[in-house]
Amino acid sequence: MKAWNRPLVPTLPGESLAPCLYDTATDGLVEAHTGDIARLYVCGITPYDATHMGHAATYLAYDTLQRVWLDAGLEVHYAQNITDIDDPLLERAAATGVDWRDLAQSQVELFRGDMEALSILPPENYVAVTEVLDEIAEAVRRLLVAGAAYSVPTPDSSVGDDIYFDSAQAATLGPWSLGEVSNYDADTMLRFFTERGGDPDRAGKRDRLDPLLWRAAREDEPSWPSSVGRGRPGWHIECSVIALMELGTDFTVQGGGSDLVFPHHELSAGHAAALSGHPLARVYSHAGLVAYEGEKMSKSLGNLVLVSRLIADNVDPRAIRLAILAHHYRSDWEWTASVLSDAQDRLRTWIDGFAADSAGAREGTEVLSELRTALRNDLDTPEALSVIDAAAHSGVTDSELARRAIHALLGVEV
Ligand code: 5CA
Ligand code: ZN
Repeated sequence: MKAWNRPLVPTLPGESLAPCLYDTATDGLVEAHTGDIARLYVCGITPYDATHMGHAATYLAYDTLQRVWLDAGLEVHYAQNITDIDDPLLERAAATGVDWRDLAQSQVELFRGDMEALSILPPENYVAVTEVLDEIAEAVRRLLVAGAAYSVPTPDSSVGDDIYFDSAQAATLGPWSLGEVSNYDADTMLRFFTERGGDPDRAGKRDRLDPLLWRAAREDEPSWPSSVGRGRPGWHIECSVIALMELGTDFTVQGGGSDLVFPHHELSAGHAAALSGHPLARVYSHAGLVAYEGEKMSKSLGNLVLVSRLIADNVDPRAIRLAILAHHYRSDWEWTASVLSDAQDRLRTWIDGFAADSAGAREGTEVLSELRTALRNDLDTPEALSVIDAAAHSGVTDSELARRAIHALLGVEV
């Protein structure tokens, strides 16, 4: 699938290093570095109600990561999926009387425009699930052959069996067992599994937490012929297969919002380990959740602030970036009118502060070095913003370098 146009990222003088990033699996900071190529997978949208501020914040977190990698002289290989076939998309399409394909297509188009307006770096591989159905079915077949998957009869035997992942067997095949990524206890896993699309009470499963790999065709649901029967894929397997196809095993960072820690990233890692015998990723990284009016901003609650609405209201996309970057990517925070107006004030201050050189003020190279230090430390953008605030206040000897650094590392042209 076509992604969106790539923004210009200026190069900067001097040397920088790969960042340290918090890893959910080991509960600590690790250097996000795997040789000369940094390989990144970030879970993409389910295309409806795009692009809300929570989506924008998550994709901006991994945009910042890429800018830090590029500044460290690394090549970046980035892949992202589109969940263009899944229950919530089908439910929304049915509720609004729209064909699910039209809904997905129009929302992906909107998302592309929003990402481009926000100067977010595009993935090299932007892959919709419906583009890789054969590859996903083949992976499910391999899991069956390896003993890490099993059939569960459907109430209507004429449609064939559903196929589930056997987490306990998978743990004997690869470097993964349930809890490897999330470190959650059994009760927490069950709660999130139930809340986030799982079916703990489905009769015939070997374990309540075993997830669906392939759903046999039902009447009135889209389905495709495949090597494991007519049907459609479960959720987690799509990301395992797309990530392995595009990035290979043991890639540098698997990213997404913290609502994906369990079951999605846990079980994507489980599927991939059973398929390949290797860990899916080196670092499992999660962005905090953005709330609005007291609740997590989510499509199901409908408390959405849309990027496209703000842009239609003439809000400068640079201010939207600064509003998000004012929060550490791992913290949960709430979108309010003052978050945006503070960012608009900051943008004006920076535009004025870096309009010209100030003789005898701070060296531009010093400011760049402080900016790099802040971002290397688990992408500490609030600290990076205060470094630039102070420099805008004091003035810098080399305003061209300061503007270049802000453009390259924070994605804001002032
Ligand atoms: N298609 C799946 C991932 S495979 C999905 O979660 N889609 S989504 O459209 O619901 O979310 C897209 C991305 O935005 C995911 O990484 C998700 O974790 C993140 N996200 C969703 N809501 C929020 C929020 N309120 N704050 C921060 N990130 C969010
Ligand atoms: Zn995903």
